[in-house]
Amino acid sequence: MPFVQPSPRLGNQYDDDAVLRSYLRRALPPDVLREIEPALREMGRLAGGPLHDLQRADRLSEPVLVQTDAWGNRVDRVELTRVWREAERVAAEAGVVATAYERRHGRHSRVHGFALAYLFTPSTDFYGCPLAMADGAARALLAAGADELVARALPRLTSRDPARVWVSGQWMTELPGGSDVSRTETVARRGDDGVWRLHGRKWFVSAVTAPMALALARPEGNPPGSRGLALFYVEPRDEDGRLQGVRVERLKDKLGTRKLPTAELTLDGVPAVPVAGLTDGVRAVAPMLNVTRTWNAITAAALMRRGVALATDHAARREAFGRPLRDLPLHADTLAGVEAELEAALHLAFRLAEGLGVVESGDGDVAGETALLRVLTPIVKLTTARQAVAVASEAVEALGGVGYIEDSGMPALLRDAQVLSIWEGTTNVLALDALRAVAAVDGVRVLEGELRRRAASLADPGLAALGDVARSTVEEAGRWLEEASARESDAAEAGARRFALQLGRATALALLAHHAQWALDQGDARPAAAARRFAANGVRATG
Ligand code: MFK
Repeated sequence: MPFVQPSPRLGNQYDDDAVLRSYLRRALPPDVLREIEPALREMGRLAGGPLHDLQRADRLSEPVLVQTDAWGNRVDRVELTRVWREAERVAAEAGVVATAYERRHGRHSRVHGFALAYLFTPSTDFYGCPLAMADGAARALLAAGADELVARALPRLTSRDPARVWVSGQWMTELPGGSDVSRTETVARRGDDGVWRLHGRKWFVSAVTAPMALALARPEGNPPGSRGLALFYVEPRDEDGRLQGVRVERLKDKLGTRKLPTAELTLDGVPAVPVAGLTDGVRAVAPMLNVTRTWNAITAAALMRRGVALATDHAARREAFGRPLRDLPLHADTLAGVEAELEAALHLAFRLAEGLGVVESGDGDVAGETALLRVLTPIVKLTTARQAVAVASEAVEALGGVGYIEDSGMPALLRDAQVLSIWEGTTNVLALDALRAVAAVDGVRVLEGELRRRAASLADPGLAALGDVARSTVEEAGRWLEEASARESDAAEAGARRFALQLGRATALALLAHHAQWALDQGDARPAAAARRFAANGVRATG
């Protein structure tokens, strides 16, 4: 019989994930972990089994836009893939969004919810996108104190009943610019009936089937610029499910995330309700952006984990030069470098989850965590997104030629990862946001405080040395910013990406070292090796 390569397999994605499990053991009180572990294990089973199998079987299907019925009536119906229909049910029943709002475990509920999301996401073809927007919309409505809208939408957004649950859209991007939202052209007009209606064109609308959306538009007569924008709540369908004042012009033909129905919309009088007054819409949507950016970071870590899981399994079964790949020193070394990046991304992403948990529950240093989140959210989003692209690329390569073949699933992983550094703000837009955040909350000092707290437990000399590297790297970035800002030129802006990446990687190293000390104290030396390896990969940004 000729040689046939064994295909990589996935096991229970919770049980197999030493990094996640080690993190959760430290981050959660033992009774909380004991209580939630069965649900995490069940999600790990689904993700490594039936959902992954369905994803592979359904690989070639994509959402379809049906614009007219057989009689020529415009219907603009989008038919979703099987994975998406199944993902909708699983997400609702498992409470992937609901968990954080039910708050059964106080401030730990965010870590719980994001652990579910992390396990769920890689096997569900980016159904995490509408979940992220549902979560973000819920937060933005709550933050605005929009009581009537909260009463109407929150029970749906956070429902565990697949027949009742809603996801949300986030209608921002327009033709003049996705990054420069101030150029939004959509106009809001108030009719004689007192109802606001939106008119314009939205150029990238993710998850277009969502039953509600938050949209930016300029109330008629408002000045140009972003302060003249307002945030509106939209339910695009009437009670019979027909679109009202919205046309779906086409679905986007994208590099990746191809199961996610992303559309161009014409808004032709869709009814809308102001969320937070008639100006300052960017400020009103910011809570949503910060939540979706956290989801982005969790998704980045989750996709890295999927790449590592497949590459590791492949390395155990594929033989070359007389040995399994994992026993080839160079291959093993390459995988160790990739795994260290994954571990760093996971700690960064879940640090945001911890902060959100404190702020939302009011249990802990709310002011300190609020400031930390303001500076860390853009930094973690951009850092983990760049890592995900690099790690997905390595994972493809780790499978050799097979990794370059579509039905190995690896090319889709790489294409999908690329979106993470574009949507929800590109690397550069977020680096500029990081500069603004640093100025607003004295962000370098805030990060230094976090690093000091992390370093306090470092008894192991090797780990203490890594903590010192992290702190000196942040201090160096802080000095650079002071000098660049004093030069009264574009220097600070030009160097913003390097600055933000350096802060992101240094923070990751501090989190890794802190966790590694805890693990060493439990007799587990693996995280310490990951921390050392991450430091060797480099914390000073080069690009
Ligand atoms: C699976 C994971 C993810 C799934 C979700 C995927 C869905 C994908 C759909 C999309 O991609 S939707 C499009 C996403 N678009 C963006 O993320 C826009 C990117 N551009 C930016 O983020 C710009 O920085 C920004 C539009 C915010 C700049 O606009 P402005 O008007 O120049 O903002 P400015 O003046 O900096 O801020 C206005 C106010 O908002 C200020 O408050 P004040 O009015 O009190 O001064 C800011 O402090 C506040 N603000 C802005 N960004 C904030 C924020 N506050 C807190 N956090 C932030 N991030």
